[in-house]
Amino acid sequence: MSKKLAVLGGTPAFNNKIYVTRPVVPTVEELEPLLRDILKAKWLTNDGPYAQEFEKELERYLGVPYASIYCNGTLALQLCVQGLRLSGEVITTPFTFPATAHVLYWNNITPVFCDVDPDTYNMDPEYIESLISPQTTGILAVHVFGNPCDMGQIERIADYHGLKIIYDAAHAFGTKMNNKPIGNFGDASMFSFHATKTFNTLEGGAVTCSDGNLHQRLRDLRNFGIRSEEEVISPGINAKMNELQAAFGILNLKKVDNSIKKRKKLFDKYHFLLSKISGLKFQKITKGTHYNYSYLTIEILSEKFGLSRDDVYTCMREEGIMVRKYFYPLCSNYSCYSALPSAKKELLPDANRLASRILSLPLYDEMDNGDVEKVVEVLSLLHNHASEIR
Ligand code: T4K
Repeated sequence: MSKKLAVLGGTPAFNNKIYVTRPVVPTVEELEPLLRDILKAKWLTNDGPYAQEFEKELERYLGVPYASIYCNGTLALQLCVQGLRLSGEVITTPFTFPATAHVLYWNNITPVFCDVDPDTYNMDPEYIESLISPQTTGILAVHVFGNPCDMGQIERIADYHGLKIIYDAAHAFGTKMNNKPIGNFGDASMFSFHATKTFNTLEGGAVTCSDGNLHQRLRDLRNFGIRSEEEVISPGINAKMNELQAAFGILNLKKVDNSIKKRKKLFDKYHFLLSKISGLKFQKITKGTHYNYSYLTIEILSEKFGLSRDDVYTCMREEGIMVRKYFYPLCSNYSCYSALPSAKKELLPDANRLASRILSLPLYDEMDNGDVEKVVEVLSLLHNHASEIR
């Protein structure tokens, strides 16, 4: 006999809540020697030995000429914008986490929102040129859920119009495009190492680039612009990563490949089972991608599924499944940006539709096949009992 839905008087599928993600952490035994070392040396921050080692290891892992590390991804991205001296207007996507648009605002730049491709969820390059004005200095594109943007098209447009490109690769750690690691595209890429990411350093972030001058400028900017004891060369900020974060990073870097492998198995299982339920749509992963399986998102096509995304969200939470609406609301609909000319809903039809349908399901490496089966069973029951629930 199959389960009775909590919303129809049954008991929740998960007594202990299952979250959309859980961080990978080192064991106490793994962390202890590094922690002892840090405490003994009393070197806690300011480009300490673990930070330097972690930066070098990241460059190797990410296959990039230069990587610099930061206390979080948002400040890393904010410094990228400043390091590349962007100003005026920057074209970006509304279908992202608030940080993407906010770093522009914090640099006194107006975000210009571009509609998305309804299949890949990334900024649609077809609309970029129509958004370029004499004030435009750059494009800030997001590899949404780790899925690479149409970088060929974006780069052709940027080259033609003399614009800089920053990729917000917050979700794309470990992703490659045509065998080229994702941090090698555009003028700079930012990775987030927040606890919720495929790879984490508690909080943290990195910027990769191929220009040694930009790399040095970013390193200066993250440390108040201090070049030496007697020279402050720019109005920088404090965005340094501390030694504990760096030690965490060194340990977690050893685990990330295995974690991605586990995620792939769960992701494939989800797709196999979910494809049997009508009214669901999946993100189209760009051709040529070596994917990192960072998120498992579905679109609820309410007419076919029988329930709206918001109904599914509420019912799943009653089952103890803590799904999230990444990314709803759209940045363009926040009160701080909604009055911008580019934020008009009629200019962003695909992004608005996507935001109203999207739902992120639990995906992290400690889950097992049984968890995936239970989550899918709940979705299947919601579809089958939609008329009783509505
Ligand atoms: N650009 C993009 C495209 C981004 O997505 C982000 C961040 C950034 C830039 C900025 O990078 P950072 O400055 O954050 O490095 C989370 C994260 O806080 C945020 O980093 C991330 N994107 C965003 C997509 O997700 P919330 O508000 O949804 O997180 P929260 O606290 O609700 O956590 C989600 C679930 O994760 C929890 O329900 C349980 C689990 N969790 C969370 C934390 C913090 C844990 O198990 N342990 C934890 O320590 O934003």
